[in-house]
Amino acid sequence: MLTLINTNTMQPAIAPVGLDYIAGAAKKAGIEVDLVDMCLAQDPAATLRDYFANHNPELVGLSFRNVDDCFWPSCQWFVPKLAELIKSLKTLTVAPIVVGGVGFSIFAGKIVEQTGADFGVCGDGERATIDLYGQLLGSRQFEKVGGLIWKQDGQIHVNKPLWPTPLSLPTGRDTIDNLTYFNRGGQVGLETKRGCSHNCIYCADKISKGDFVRVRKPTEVADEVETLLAKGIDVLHICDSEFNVSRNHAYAVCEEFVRRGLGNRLKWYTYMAVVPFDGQLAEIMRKAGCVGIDFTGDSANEKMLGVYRQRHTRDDLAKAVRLCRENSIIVMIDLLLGGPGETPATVKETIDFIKQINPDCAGAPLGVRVYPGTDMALEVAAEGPLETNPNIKRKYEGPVDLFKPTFYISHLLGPRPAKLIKDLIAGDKRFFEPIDESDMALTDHNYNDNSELVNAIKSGARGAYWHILHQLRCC
Ligand code: B12
Repeated sequence: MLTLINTNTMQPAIAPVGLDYIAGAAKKAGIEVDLVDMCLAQDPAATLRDYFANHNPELVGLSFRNVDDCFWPSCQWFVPKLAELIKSLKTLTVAPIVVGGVGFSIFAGKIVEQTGADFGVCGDGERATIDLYGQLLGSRQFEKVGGLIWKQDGQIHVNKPLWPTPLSLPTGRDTIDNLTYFNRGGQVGLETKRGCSHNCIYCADKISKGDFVRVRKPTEVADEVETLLAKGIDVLHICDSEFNVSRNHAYAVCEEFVRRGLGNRLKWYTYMAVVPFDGQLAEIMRKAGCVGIDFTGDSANEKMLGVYRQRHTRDDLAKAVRLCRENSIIVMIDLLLGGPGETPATVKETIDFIKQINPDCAGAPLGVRVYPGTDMALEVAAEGPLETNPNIKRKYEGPVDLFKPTFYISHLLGPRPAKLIKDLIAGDKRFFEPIDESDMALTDHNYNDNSELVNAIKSGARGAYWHILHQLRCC
């Protein structure tokens, strides 16, 4: 028996899609699978106690999606809670514990070291979980399990992740309670591919998903959509890092949706890079059911776009908004304000330009989370000692540790950068503005325990969170 546990209790509830895929693959490999979902349990601690009083699995797998909330005003760090959970699980079961997840993968070695987990998996979990399960029952050759972090002779060993390509995932979606997640979370996720070949300086997706694109067959993706539709779930979030990388695969997925008439039965949202995007892609996306795109815009200042190593220009941003408008797709531009070299002038240029090109909404968060293992971390290290770097911001004591929520906010923005940005936004309701330094109690564009969203979804709102919030504020 393999017992999978969803540890993510953030509200609104996001379906642990990864566990559905792992469970589907494990069942296909002949492993009996159970799920304990802490997010949907009334009393998670009691549920776990009851469960382990009656079950003795061979392996317990914990999904650890968010290591922190990646949000400068709150800087919540969830590793201590995971360590506590593992400690209490160790009193309930003798089964070894393996941890995985997208956020987990960024810090896999550190988390295994600091939380008492027996194993960790960096990257895709399907094959790794099946192989680990097999090795635990067999000859315990852990070096043969791709992406496994394991301890032997007091040392942590790290196996190279597996990046299976082409990617094939189970489409049954029958282990997690997707319908309840839909009703509580407003949408349910699925993937059309994994990995990203873009080089954005701050992004950790290369570590958790691989640095090249691994695609699923469009027919397999469409089969999964049909499975979800049959359960009554008709608003989806495509969870690829960027749906249009690669552009041709995105097009092929949409073609298959259109061929099956899915576009009339479902609405979906996704994240996209600003390029590649063109009229044909926009048109077929709309026909395939896409109603909203959140673009990784970052900035509208050419120098800052270069710093972030983005491939698009200001003109591409304008074109992306125009194509969405022409095809009745709701459009959000996500900015990233405060990176290396950002000045009041570059922020002003970005905000003025966004106002002018007029997306439905724009995310204007302050601060870039510095993830270890990224080029951003290397560049920050090259600026000199982190402790005295005026651009490094954190809310924890002691030496700078990128494992904990650590942000880059250009000191050139002055002592109150959030106020500066807010003043430039000047109450324009299209923007999700940063929280002013004098009013840190507010939440705004944070999906971590966001009661405004929870209540809206309870009252029937469905869709991407930025779209629901936009409707609450502007309509
Ligand atoms: C789509 C997305 C969203 C959507 C989700 C929509 C939906 N309906 O699913 C929205 C916009 C709602 C969202 C919100 C947030 N997100 Co988000 N999101 C993503 C994104 C792009 C995809 C996540 C995903 O579902 N992937 C698909 C699934 C199948 O993959 P997976 O979970 O990684 O699972 C695989 C492996 O990790 C592994 N695995 C998973 N569990 C387990 C368990 C075991 C035992 C094993 C062995 C393996 C394993 O195997 C799985 C299958 O191969 C990622 C970035 C990325 N490219 O992955 C960020 C990402 C996960 N989000 C992130 C964050 C911070 C958040 C928020 C906290 C932001 C905020 N403050 O509001 C919220 C949290 C919401 C919540 N309730 O949890 C961060 C987490 C980083 C971190 N520091 O930990 C990421 C990595 C982005 C980033 N680089 O900063 N997000």
